[in-house]
This record gives sequence, C-alpha cells and structure tokens, in this order.
Amino acid sequence: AETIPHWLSKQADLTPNGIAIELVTGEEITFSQLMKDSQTFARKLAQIGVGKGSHAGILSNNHVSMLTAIHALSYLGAVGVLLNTRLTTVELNYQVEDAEVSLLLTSNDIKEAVNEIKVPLTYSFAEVDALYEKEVPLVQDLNLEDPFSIIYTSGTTGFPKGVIHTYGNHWWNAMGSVLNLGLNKEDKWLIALPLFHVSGLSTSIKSIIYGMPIFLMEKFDVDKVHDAIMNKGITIISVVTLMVQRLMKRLGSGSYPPELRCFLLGGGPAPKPLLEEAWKRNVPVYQSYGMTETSSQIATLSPNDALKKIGSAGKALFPAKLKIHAPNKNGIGEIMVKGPLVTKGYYKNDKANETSFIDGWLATGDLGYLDEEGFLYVVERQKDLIISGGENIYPSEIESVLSGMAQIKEVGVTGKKDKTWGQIPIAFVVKEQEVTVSEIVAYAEKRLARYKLPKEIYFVDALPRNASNKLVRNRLLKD
Ligand code: S0N
Ligand code: AMP
Ligand code: MG
Ligand code: MG
Ligand code: MG
Repeated sequence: AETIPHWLSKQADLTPNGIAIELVTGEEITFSQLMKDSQTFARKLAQIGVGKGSHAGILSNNHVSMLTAIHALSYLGAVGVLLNTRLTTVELNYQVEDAEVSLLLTSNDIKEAVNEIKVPLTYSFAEVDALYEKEVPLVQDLNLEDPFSIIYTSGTTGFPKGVIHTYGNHWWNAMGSVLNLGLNKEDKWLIALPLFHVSGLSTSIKSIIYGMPIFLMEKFDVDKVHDAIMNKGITIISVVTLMVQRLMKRLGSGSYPPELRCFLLGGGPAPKPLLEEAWKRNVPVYQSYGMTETSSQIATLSPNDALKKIGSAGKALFPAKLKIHAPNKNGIGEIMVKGPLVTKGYYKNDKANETSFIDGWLATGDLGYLDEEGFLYVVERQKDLIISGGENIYPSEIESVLSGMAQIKEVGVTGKKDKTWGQIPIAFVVKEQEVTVSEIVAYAEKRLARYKLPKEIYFVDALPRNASNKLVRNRLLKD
C-alpha cells in the first residue's frame, strides 16, 4: 500500500516554528507545538482504549483543541466522526449509532448537553487532558487508503449517510486545490466555517500539508471576520454565499487590503449579480463546486478565468474529472465526478453505494452543463435538496419527522427562495385531527436542528401527487 510520512510529523520536522494556527486573541500555535499536543492527547486517549480502527465522535465548534483531538485520533489510527453542533440529540443519536461510535469527545462548553447521546463513553477535551498518558506506538506512516474522517451528509431517503474520507482523499484534494489557487509564502487562510463540515476540515489539513497558517475563528461573526481581513494579513477565506453578502455589506464603500487574494466560495449556488457586484468592488470571489463526498471543492474557477466566466464553477481540479450524464438538448444533465479526492463510499451503506457509483463515477444528483470551453455551470438539482445558509436539508427528513405526529395525516416539504438564507424549508400539512402551527413547531424542535424547522406551515386539503401517487414537491408552492 502507498504510504506517506504522517503529515503533521512531517510538517513539524520541515517547519517546526512555522505557524499552524493563529487565533483572534493573537495566540499562535506552531506546527511542532500542534504535533506535540496531538501526540500527548493521543497517548491520553490510548489510556481509555482508543486504538486502531476506533470510531470517536467529535462534537465541537471551532477550537484548537478540536484540531488537536482530530490529529490525535490519526496518531492512533482511529477515525474521527465529525458531528454538526446544530443538530438535536435525536439527530446526533442516529449518527453516532450508525457510525458505531465508541467514544464521544466534546468541547468543554458542550459536555453538559450530551447526557442523552447514546455512546459508551463521553469525555470533554479537558477531561481527556486530565488523564495519564499511556505509552503506545504512534502512527508514523499514513496509508492513503485508510480512513481519516467520517462526515454525515443528509440523504434523499431522509436518513443521513456517513461519507468516509481517506487520507488519500484529503491529500489529493489538497493537491488539486493548490495546483489551481497556487501557494504564496505569505498565505494565511481564514476559517470561520465549521470544522465539522469538510469545508472547514479540509482547510485545516491543507494547512498541515502546505505548511500554511490558518486563522481560526470560533464562528462566523461578520465584524470579527471583517477586522481580521483588514488587519491580520488574511490572503484566502472560505465562504458560503450568505457570508459574502454580509461581508460586502460590512465593507460598504471601502476596500480590502491587496494581499486578500481569494474568497473561495462553495457550499451552494451564488446569484450571478452578487458575483458581478463583488468583482466590481475588487472582491476576488472564486466560485467552486463541491460536496462532502468530494472532500471539499472538486471544481473551482481559476484566477485566470474568474472574470470572463462569471457564474461558472470552473473546471475539474487537476486530479479529478467531471462529465455530464445523459444531457438534454440544452446540454444539461446530471453532474458525474471521478478522481482520488472522491469518497470511496458511505459507511456501511451498501444501498447508497450501489446507487451512487456508476463505473467508478459518483452521481452527484446535481444538474449542470459544460460550455463550449468545458467550464461547468451548475443549474439546479435533480435531488430535492434544500440549501439554507450552506446547510443541507432534505424535504423527506422533515416530512418523515412531521408525519410521526398523530394529528398529521400527510405532509409535503419544499424549498422557498429566501433573501437571507438562499432557501428556506416550508411545509404543507394535511390534518388528521385538529393541530396548530405552534404545536407542530414544538414537536419538530425536539427532533430537528433549528435550521431545518419549516419557516412557514400551510394547512391544505390534499398534496399534489402524480399518476403513480408520488408526492410532486415542486408543485407544492404552485398549487
Ligand atoms: C451561515 C452561518 C455562518 C450562519 O450562522 P450564524 O449567523 O453564526 O448563526 P447563529 O448565530 O449560530 O444562529 C442565529 C440563528 O440563525 C439560525 N441559523 C444558523 N445557521 C443557519 C442556516 N444555515 N440556515 C438557517 N438558519 C440558520 C440559527 O438556528 C439561529 O436561529 P434561532 O435563533 O432560531 O435558533 C452558518 O449557518 C454556517 O456556518 N454555514 C455554512 C456551513 C458550511 O460550511 N457549509 C458548507 C458545507 N459544504 C461542504 O463542506 C462542501 C463544500 C466545501 O468544501 C466548501 C464550502 C464553502 C467554501 C469552501 C469549500 C471548499 O471547497 O473548501
Ligand atoms: P454538501 O453535501 O453539504 O457538501 O453539499 C453539496 C451540495 O451543494 C452539492 O451536491 C450541490 O447540490 C450544492 N452545491 C455545491 N456547489 C454548488 C454550486 N457551485 N452551485 C450550486 N450548487 C452547489
Ligand atoms: Mg450533502
Ligand atoms: Mg450570528
Ligand atoms: Mg401521522
């Protein structure tokens, strides 16, 4: 099997005093410090039985200790299952059970809230810190085929699927990205996107592989992010559409320092007028296309093409390919992707693995076309996915929760355009018995993350169905 030296040990050897992480407080962590802390944390985890092949859940907002924990797991050959902190206990329980998590690690501020999560062991990062170290051999070489992380992504069936990322997936994603965006000595990449999404996680790994600092923020706060861009030498920042909107509003008639060279935009569609407005104001926005399954972006508009191809997500990165399956007369068809940065599959989910992969190509469920020069334009989705502020929501997930309410006979959910979030979920309910909107919301709140709660609920007599009695969601708003 193909191996490379453990990436963090390697970078700590090459640039021990290089900055790995910079924080708003001014605190800096070097690669050698990050390595030592991660190895120490690994020996402490070994004390509580974590070893090769263990699955450890991580429930944390962006903290240095979260990154330490993630690298510690890799030093033990264990796999990190990264959990979205916006989810309810009910949703988290599904994921930890499905991923066979034996230990849950949480940030210190979250620990209290996790009593109801069904895992054999729960430790906060601080509780692990208090353990003794156990002398165990730590991983020195990474097998590119081995799993590093699992991240759940919502699925059309209403149940999320665990996307497995191998070391090789992350490695090739980092290579593809740098061959497109380039790397400057001064690069510093701001991360205000969650590390529990591949958007944030992948950049923290790029940092290790490139020897590049990240500027890590606990969450997206528009004023703090603006200040960092203005004063902290940020050269690249990863964003979703809503962040671009908020940041441009904050920027007003001002301009960013010249070293800011890239807003890497992903996670969903971006309105073309917003992109044009950004470029007019010298905000260098690069649209990308990617998904959890592609270990972050798989296509990005390159700096050379940014202006002449506004609205396009560019071409597939160097190690990857994309094609359009069964294009219609306008050239629009399903986007298929292939390459070493694409996941090899979903954790213990034969059915999803069978239906998603065709001859080694992943069927994305997204619709798009290639222009005459081969640039990708994503037009819409075949799948019923709703994207709200960069978070994914499947209508079927909300429908199956709400139909569990005795007073509800049936329910249909669809996405509605929204100025703030891009899209919001709204629900159409056929009553079985008397029920109010607030009763429905109260029921849903316990079972669905807040961003998934239907923002509007309408009572109707029947749902639009086709000849085979299947719900036609795109008619819900029209009928
Ligand atoms: C947009 C964000 C930052 C909004 O969160 P904010 O403002 O911090 O909200 P809170 O203060 O926590 O809560 C306030 C109220 O807002 C509700 N709320 C929060 N988020 C949402 C949401 N998304 N939709 C609807 N409502 C939301 C809260 O519930 C609260 O309401 P109440 O008071 O009622 O409780 C935040 O949502 C965010 O960080 N979004 C982005 C997440 C993300 O990273 N998505 C990308 C996922 N995709 C990938 O990872 C693959 C693509 C990829 O890798 C990539 C993506 C982007 C950029 C680069 C890449 C890359 O390729 O590298
Ligand atoms: P996630 O599973 O959270 O990584 O979300 C991936 C999904 O986001 C894709 O399957 C697309 O539906 C959507 N998406 C990503 N990039 C774009 C883009 N440039 N334009 C439109 N939709 C996008
Ligand atoms: Mg997804
Ligand atoms: Mg906020
Ligand atoms: Mg019912």
